[in-house]
Amino acid sequence: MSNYNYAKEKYAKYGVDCDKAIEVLKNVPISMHCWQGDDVLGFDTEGALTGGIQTTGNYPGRATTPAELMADMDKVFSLVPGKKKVNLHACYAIFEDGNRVDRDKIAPEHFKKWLDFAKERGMGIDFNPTFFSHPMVKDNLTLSSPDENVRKFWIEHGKRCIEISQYFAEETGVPCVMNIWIPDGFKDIPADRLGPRKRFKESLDEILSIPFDKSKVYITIESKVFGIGMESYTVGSAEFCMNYVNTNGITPLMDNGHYHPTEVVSDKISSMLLFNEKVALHVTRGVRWDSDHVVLLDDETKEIAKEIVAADALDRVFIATDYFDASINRISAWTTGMRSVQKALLAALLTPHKMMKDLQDENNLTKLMVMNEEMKTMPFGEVWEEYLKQENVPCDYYAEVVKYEEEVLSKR
Ligand code: RNT
Ligand code: ZN
Repeated sequence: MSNYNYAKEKYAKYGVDCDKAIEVLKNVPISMHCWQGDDVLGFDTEGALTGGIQTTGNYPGRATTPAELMADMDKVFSLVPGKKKVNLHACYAIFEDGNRVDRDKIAPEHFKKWLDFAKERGMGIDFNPTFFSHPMVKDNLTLSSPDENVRKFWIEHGKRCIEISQYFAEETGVPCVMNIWIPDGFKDIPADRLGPRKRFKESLDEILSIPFDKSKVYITIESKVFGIGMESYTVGSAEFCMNYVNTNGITPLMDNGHYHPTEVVSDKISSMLLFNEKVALHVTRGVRWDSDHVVLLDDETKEIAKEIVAADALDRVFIATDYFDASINRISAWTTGMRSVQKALLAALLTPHKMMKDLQDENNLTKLMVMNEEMKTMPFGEVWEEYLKQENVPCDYYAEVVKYEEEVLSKR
């Protein structure tokens, strides 16, 4: 008997259909963040990464041009099974000679190459306005700045990004998730907490006042508890964002690095699903803080996947990755994180949720604990390998990474 058939039999005992789990997983899109490849630097400015987020390390081989970044993403795509989307930031605009513009003037033409890249690979695109790493970020503030010129610049940027998002959606035929995250905040105790939030609210209202097709562009806002240098106060707090999305018919985005370390996004998903048509996620791994380490197959990643699958909400949750490690091979970092998300989803799809829920409702919590432990030693790896085989993706991607490093990255 093949290993896979052995695994199938074991799972069948609990009423789990492995073939079906694989088929479902093949069609769950994971939006891959482009910014792991170049340490979140982008192509539109020369300066360093700002906004209270940080990459550490200087492993050689960082992508420095659009062609390099696209080649690296292609390598990762070849090592990651399943359906992918390309997740871009506005700072990845590609300017040809003479058409360079500032962020308040970017247009679809500056993203034509990305569109072609995604289309050729049969992928949709998600998009993010870039409210950081730019001279118009004044005193760590953008859409909430007391300076009207600063706010206006970033409002225009937001509007341009909606237009670009709609262009991506129309051209690819796949809806585009456009995520708004602003770094705005204060290092120390603010005198006025209300004012910046009021200005952020008004700026968002203005951005969202331009006409766009809500069936094609899903606007999300991402909350955050603190940033580096913005430890005492962030304008886009959880309460601000949750209330704003609910009163304006847009979508919440939860990044699991953006909460107090004892809070878990896995516990938040069900509540958000009850009150929102769609929910968006940034899957990351915070180590003691919002450190954006590479996602691993750890307990919380598995629990997040379990919550989505058990709620039968795979078609209501936009899953995107968001981490950046510059201390190891970036192709490997990207691949490990993307595969970890997929592994977590597969583990969730191989769990007999109905049986487990019944045990809870019958108050048979003893058996529930036993079953939960039982699931941990099921032959999950055999099903994962079968999935990779069907998707034509190597099991041992490390060898591929080493080869790519020797042939491509080391020559940069
Ligand atoms: C920052 C947010 C945000 C960024 C990206 C680059 O804390 O997580 O999503 O990581 O937009
Ligand atoms: Zn994020």
